[in-house]
Amino acid sequence: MKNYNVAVVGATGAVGKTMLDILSERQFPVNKIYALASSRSAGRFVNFGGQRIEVLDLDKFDFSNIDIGLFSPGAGVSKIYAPKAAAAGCAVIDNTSFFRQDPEVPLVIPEVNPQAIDIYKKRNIIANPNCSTIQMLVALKPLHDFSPIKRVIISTYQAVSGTGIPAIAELATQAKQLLSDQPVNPEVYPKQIAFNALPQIDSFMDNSYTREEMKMHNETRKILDDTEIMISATAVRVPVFHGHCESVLIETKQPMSPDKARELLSGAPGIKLMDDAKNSIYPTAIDAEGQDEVFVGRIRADLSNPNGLWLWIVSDNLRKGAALNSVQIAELLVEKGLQPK
Ligand code: NAP
Ligand code: 12T
Repeated sequence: MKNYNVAVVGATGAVGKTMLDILSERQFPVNKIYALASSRSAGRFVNFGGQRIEVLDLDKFDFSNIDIGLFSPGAGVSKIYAPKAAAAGCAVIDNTSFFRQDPEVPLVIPEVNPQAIDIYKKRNIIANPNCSTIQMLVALKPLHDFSPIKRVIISTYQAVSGTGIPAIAELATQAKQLLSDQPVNPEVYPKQIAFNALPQIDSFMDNSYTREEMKMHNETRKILDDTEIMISATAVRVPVFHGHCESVLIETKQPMSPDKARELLSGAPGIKLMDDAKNSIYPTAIDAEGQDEVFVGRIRADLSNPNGLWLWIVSDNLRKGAALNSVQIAELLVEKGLQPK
């Protein structure tokens, strides 16, 4: 068995910690593991399968001995350090939005477009898609393969853990403050997040969509390799700690019955069907928390269009939406014959 030297960059963050957990849970063939973050956290310790790992300063780290780098230190940091690591011969799997639209960087969901990874050597960088896009496309791919999807309309209900550890703390603090009649002071989000719903994720662009909404649009087109697919999203932050939910309306080329969709999804890779509405069986964020699957329920015919179908798609945003997908990409590299140094 070949073993790899792996560096987790952003290892003290919500995504980085989950990457360390998943590498250990899935027994990824690790020779040496390195936990990297900013100079602020250097000298702290993080957990890797019960082992305490000292955090090292990214800025002082030499990647020449590293086989695989799992990056989630934010787009501005990946912009600078991912190309440096890649040039030192480290295969970089980057979780930030920075490289996702670069035509020389593959944007990969292993269940959806594993073949896209083959061009990664051009830059030695592979981009991990946005969390909301990943869970949606894992669920839509089996349907799209049966009858091409022409149009997608989405509303998301996204957990605060997508924004990182400070946002998880902000929701908990505000909830305590409000339940004890104290005033709240929003810092991470533009408005109060506890007991509220905010139709803004990331910043606004000139077309009045947010960057998160445009990521779903652009990344879907790149991953499905279909520049024509019509897609429009509203991304909403809700006071949930873990698990993104999505209400998704698709329009397929040929009509697809709810039963046909259920048949295509049951047993599809990475999917768990939870769809028995009469018995109140449908997925919620709490059902997905800590789980690896993308959960699908509420499948029903669109009453406004014979080619329309509604789905409710839920997944743990830190796992399949980020860390798990990245580790699965690393597993794909191993399958494709990546040689350790
Ligand atoms: P987080 O909990 O705030 O953690 C941020 C991590 O980045 C920490 O480990 C932090 O280290 C590190 N970091 C910040 N500045 C750094 C620097 N200059 N040099 C080295 N490390 C630095 O945030 P998170 O939720 O883990 O998310 C991190 C990033 O991952 C996001 O900005 C986003 O780009 C990406 N992300 C992607 C998805 C997705 O959709 N696939 C989902 C969530 C996040 P310190 O402890 O030293 O501050
Ligand atoms: N703003 O890497 O806040 O595209 O939930 C992921 C999650 C950006 C990204 C969030 C974000 C990304 C969030």
